[in-house]
Amino acid sequence: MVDLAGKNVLVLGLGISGRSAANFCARRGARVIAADEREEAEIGALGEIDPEVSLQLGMPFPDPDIFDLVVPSPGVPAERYRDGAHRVWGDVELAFRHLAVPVVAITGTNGKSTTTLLVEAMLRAAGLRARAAGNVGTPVLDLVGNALDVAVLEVSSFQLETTESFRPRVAAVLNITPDHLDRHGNIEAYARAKARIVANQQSDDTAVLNMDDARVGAFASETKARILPVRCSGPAPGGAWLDAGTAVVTDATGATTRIPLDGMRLSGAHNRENAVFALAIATAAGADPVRAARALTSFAGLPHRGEVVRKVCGVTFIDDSKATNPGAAARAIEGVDGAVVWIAGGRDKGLDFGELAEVVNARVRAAVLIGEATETLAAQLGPDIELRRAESIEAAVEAAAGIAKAGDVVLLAPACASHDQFRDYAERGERFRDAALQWQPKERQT
Ligand code: UMA
Ligand code: ADP
Repeated sequence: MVDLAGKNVLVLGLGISGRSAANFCARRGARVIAADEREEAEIGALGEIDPEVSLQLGMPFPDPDIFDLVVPSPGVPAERYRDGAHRVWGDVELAFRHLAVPVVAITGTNGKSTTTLLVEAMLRAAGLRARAAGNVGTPVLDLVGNALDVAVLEVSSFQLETTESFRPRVAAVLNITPDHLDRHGNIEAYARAKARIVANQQSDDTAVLNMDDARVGAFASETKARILPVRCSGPAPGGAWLDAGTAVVTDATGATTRIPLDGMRLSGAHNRENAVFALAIATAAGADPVRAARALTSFAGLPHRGEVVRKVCGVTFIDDSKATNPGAAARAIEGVDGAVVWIAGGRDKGLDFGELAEVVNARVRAAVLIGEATETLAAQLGPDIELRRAESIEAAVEAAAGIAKAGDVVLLAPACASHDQFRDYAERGERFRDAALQWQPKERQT
């Protein structure tokens, strides 16, 4: 707990995180200035902000050096406040200092939201009062004061950058592949931000690490925590692993439990990995693995993550708008049955699409490219793949559906951010869904 009364606090950004941080600090007696560089008319939900908070909108951020505490939103890069700020805590750090319950924290490049919500469902199935928050979309500060046994936090590299004492009882790192390099500069800096999740852990904490991923495995030497290894390519003695479609999980006493995954609702190899992780995390957080596993048969996943929108004339339309980097798009393509007509593109985050070429050549019948990354993608995917270009997501659906044959999948898995043409990945997914639902096979058109 920290005494905010009378402190001068600067909140940077008035999105989901900034609004909750401004209100949280003001209601604890701080003098809060909340700044956002967008004009008032462009910022939503300002009415939610406590009247005690002073707003500074549509102008450059104030100098941070006159404030006791700066609370940056995850989307505000460090160079905007680092020089001059006395103390910087993001909302995750602020919440951690006020939460009275054990924290389970999950990071990684891909699979964070799915795994976080699956862990929440598993802990509840095992009888614990658990609530998920963080990058998944609910501000972490919303959990402070809740009657809970455990808080389950999805934390991004942006949020980890602004932690100081953050020390989860159980921390999990799912994978690290290139993403957000426009912000972090290079993969090493991105991995360093992620490593903060285990940095403050002590010997009675647990770090659940993907030992199939060398960048994640290297975190084992950066923490004092007990390491719980996870592998899906072979056994991980003392940890959790996948053995021919069955998850094997080791609990704190060293006993192993086998959990068949054939009844789970999520599909694709990447979701089996997420399930193994979720079982390992829930067990490390104190759940009985057999009770926790009951959530696998009810958890249906999240919108825009491999969501089947429609099946018509033998063609399946799948929305994986949240596949916003090459690694996720590769797993999304691998995760569906049938040849893929792939809709990709959007805002380029400085990532290398070349690594997609192999899976694309093996599984993709044709690619329909949209948005700013079109020419970069076209150049990096190589000459062997049939390419089309489309001006809008609606035109892309039309073109893709025209190419698809019975048994094919029209898959939106863009490998790019959405912000060139859409508000966010959710809007991109909704527009894909609407276009897919409206598409009419040629023979039925009049
Ligand atoms: N702003 C400025 N100046 C800047 C940057 C931003 O004024 O230089 C202002 C914008 O005008 C805007 C506000 O800051 O009004 C937006 O702040 P934000 O981008 O941090 O957005 P929030 O709404 O607070 O959402 C954040 C996370 N956003 C980002 O990390 C970019 C959300 O993750 C998260 O769900 C939410 O907090 C709650 O924790 C989104 C995301 O894209 C979904 N995350 C990345 C990902 O998943 O890959 C990491
Ligand atoms: P995040 O919150 O990290 O973005 P999500 O659970 O929202 O992760 O999944 C986003 C997309 O990433 C999915 O739709 C899928 O395409 C891909 N994905 C999910 N899990 C994994 C994984 N374990 N490894 C690689 N890609 C994954």
